[in-house]
Amino acid sequence: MKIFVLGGDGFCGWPCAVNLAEAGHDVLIVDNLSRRKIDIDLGVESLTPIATISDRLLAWQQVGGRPIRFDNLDIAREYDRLLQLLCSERPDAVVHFAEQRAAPYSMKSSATKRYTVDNNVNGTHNLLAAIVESGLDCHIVHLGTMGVYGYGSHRGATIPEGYLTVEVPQPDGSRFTEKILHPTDPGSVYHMTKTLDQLLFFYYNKNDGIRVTDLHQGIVWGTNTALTEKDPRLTNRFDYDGDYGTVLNRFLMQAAIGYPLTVHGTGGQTRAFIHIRDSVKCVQLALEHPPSPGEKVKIFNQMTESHQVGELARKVAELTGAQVNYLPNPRKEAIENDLIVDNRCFIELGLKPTTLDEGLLGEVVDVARRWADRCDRSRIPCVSAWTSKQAEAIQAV
Ligand code: NAD
Ligand code: USQ
Repeated sequence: MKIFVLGGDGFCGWPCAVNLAEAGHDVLIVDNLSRRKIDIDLGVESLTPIATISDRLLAWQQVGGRPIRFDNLDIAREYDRLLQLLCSERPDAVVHFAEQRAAPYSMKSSATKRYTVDNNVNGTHNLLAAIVESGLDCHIVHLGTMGVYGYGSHRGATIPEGYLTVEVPQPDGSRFTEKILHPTDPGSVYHMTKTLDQLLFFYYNKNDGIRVTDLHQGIVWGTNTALTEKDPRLTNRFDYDGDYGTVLNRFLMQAAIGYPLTVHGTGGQTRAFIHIRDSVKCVQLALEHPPSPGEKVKIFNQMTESHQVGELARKVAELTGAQVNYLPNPRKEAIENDLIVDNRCFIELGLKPTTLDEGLLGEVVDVARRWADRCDRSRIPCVSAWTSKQAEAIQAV
């Protein structure tokens, strides 16, 4: 297949692009390198040293990989170039990772809120409109988030794969059942953009028959895959700072440098997790099992385990001897929540999950400890507050 990987220079996109090339596909990465620019603006760097995109692509060829091409293009702002590229290359599938993905960054200021909405919603909409205008029958695989369902109480109910069957009462007292998109309950401006994406897919699928698979992914942990370990220039990024670092990778890095683990609040928040190796495999499985013509948007819950944040901190502390620090929460989120997730679609397609118990120690030793001296401790605290109330609480510490 010819596959565009939008956002293929990022944390999830880069290992996915090399995996698809290894599987024999013709891969074109489209990325405007905005993530690298945000690092410069924030004054932080990936814990792992990452090569430039041109060095990455050269290294990939030098280790014998099938060549991957690259186009520096902003999908949210360069509609005409995107359309032209689709028309000239005629991809069979587009994997869409190209969004601003950090919740804390999206909540930093009005400027970052507006940027996140403009970038993410326009990017997704431009892609859909361009596919319609090009006339291509091209499968979109989008990276969405588990966060679209929200992290309030689900009263013990299992979160289905996208659609909920509801009973609707009629005026005459009878009832009918209907399958609807699961109601959304975003917890940040970033997560809100993913709920808007979901509606865009629903509409373009209904109106234009665009074939879409929306992957509701949990928090990705880990760093490398077997392919990105083949050469130091292929190494994947590892974000640890207060804006872009995600919770488990932050705990692993903090343990490696002897920094008390930064649990927000009581640590009762339950979240879904998936290793980067499994994330890459899921995207490949989704591409290999596209929706049929006329089929509604396929939605998969791309996660393998759920854990409470406090429980994760205790696990990492047991493994490494780290201390745990309970901090005022910069986010406006439930202190505690339940999270039972149906992830049968990928398991039935053959996914064999990498468990936390197998992978944690290796990640601490091979990555976090190895690059510990590149860490800037001043960038660890989470300083983006959801409201002025949370800002006061974190400033009081
Ligand atoms: P990332 O920031 O590392 O990668 C995103 C890439 O997209 C970057 O290389 C960036 O330069 C590019 N990009 C952003 N806007 C663009 C635009 N307008 N035009 C072209 N390129 C653009 O993020 P990631 O962690 O790789 O996440 C990728 C996708 O997966 C995101 O959509 C994110 O919401 C989703 N996701 C990530 C996680 C996670 O834990 N990292 C979990 C669930 C879902
Ligand atoms: N948390 C801590 N301590 C920290 C960092 C975070 O306790 O040092 C807590 C947060 O308060 C939150 C939870 O850990 O309750 C998760 O935070 P996170 O930053 O790991 O994850 P999140 O903001 O939800 O975003 C990440 C990715 C995003 C993706 C999402 C999947 O950045 O792109 O969509 O995970 S999900 O969480 O399933 O919605």
